[in-house]
Amino acid sequence: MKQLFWIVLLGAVAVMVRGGSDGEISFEYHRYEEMRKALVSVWLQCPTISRIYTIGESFEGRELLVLEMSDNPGTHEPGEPEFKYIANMHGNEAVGRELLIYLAQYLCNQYQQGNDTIIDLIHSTRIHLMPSMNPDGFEKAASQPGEIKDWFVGRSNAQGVDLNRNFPDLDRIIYINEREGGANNHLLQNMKKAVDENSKLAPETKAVIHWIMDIPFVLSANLHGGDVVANYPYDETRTGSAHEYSASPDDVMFKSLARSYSMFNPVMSDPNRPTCRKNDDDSSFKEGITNGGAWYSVPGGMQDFNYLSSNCFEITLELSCDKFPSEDTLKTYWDQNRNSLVNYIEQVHRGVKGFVRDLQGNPVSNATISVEGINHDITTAKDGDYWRLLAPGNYKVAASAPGYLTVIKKVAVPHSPATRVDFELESMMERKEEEREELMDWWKMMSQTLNF
Ligand code: GEM
Ligand code: ZN
Repeated sequence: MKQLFWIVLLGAVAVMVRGGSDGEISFEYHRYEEMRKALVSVWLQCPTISRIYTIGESFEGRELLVLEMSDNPGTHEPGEPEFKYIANMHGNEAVGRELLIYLAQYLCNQYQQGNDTIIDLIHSTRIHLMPSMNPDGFEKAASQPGEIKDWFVGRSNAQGVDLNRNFPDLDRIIYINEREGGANNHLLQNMKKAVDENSKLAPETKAVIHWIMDIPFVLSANLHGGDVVANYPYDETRTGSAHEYSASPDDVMFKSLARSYSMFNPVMSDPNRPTCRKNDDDSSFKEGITNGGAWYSVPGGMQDFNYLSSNCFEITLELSCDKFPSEDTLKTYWDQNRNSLVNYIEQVHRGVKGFVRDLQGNPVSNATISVEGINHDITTAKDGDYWRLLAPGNYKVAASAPGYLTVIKKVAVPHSPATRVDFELESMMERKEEEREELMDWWKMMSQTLNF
């Protein structure tokens, strides 16, 4: 942690020497040092609504930096949903990395300029931006001479690992559980130790797994390049075939989430957009979205891992036909994606949210929130807070926890904002005590009546 302190401090000094930040977005590629300074510059300009932290290091020792933006940086506020954008897990897919650096600057500028939409978003959401999950791969890709970059150089991490194939393959487990019974969520429960001891996992993968487990993320997007589409779970096909629509239990909501991005991107949503490359098969793309399995099967990806190991719904965004386009196109990509990036964050305020407490008002953490007709449960966080993304409709929502009586409530869910539903759970011990007391009262009443 000390090292990060010096990194941030030196960056801050460098920015101050340069005359501080005027909040201008420089639409150019940022190598590792420049990325760090750009994030420090945002933090210096907006210190009350931003914070820089690291979730670990890449194989070659570069920090996996995150810029957090919220009105209470560094703290999970009970009831406030957590959101993340993560980019550049394939180091040669560079547009998403740059968009997150520009987004950080944009949110800071707009907040200071009194943009109510952005102010409300930052006051109601804890936003985490990780511009690069694979900084080593990016340096390798960016170091290539000339503008035309190789399709694969820098894709993997420094060990040659494709990080989007490196996550534990929880899809295979869920497909077995669907058939034979078993958990429908949090499939990595209590296996954090196994993660650290798993030599197959790259350091970047381990760091992200811990990040996902430690913060109660609700919604996320994973930014890639090489095509233009908003891709949603499942990524791995149910039967193992190369192409097969593989719906998750939340297929309706995931399509809505993917459209909430594509519909604001004029290229992604253009029905007449030609394929990126002559022989590409984008037959599964409709309205700028696609189911991952229908496009092609991806085992061990980060997207499905979020959904099956935590409460987080993640989609994958393909932002550009050219993985590493020329610098003079970056402003255009920003203009194409700015509104989508903001609109997608706002989706975190949908569905049902609230607290689960016991009758004494104490939070019940790790309680299960189930929705009738959707075979995917989510759980309450440390303060008993929960967020269940749902498309508009009428639902029966249940809160349950070991040792407590289950409570079911009917909920009408609009498109947004999220409907607030709190649950008070009675412990079975209390119920037993009540029943014992009722029985004793009955017994006393009977004995008096019959003069026992
Ligand atoms: C993809 S990203 C994942 C897209 N999902 C599916 N099911 N096709 C990959 O990882 O291969 C493409 C990319 O690298 O951007
Ligand atoms: Zn990719």
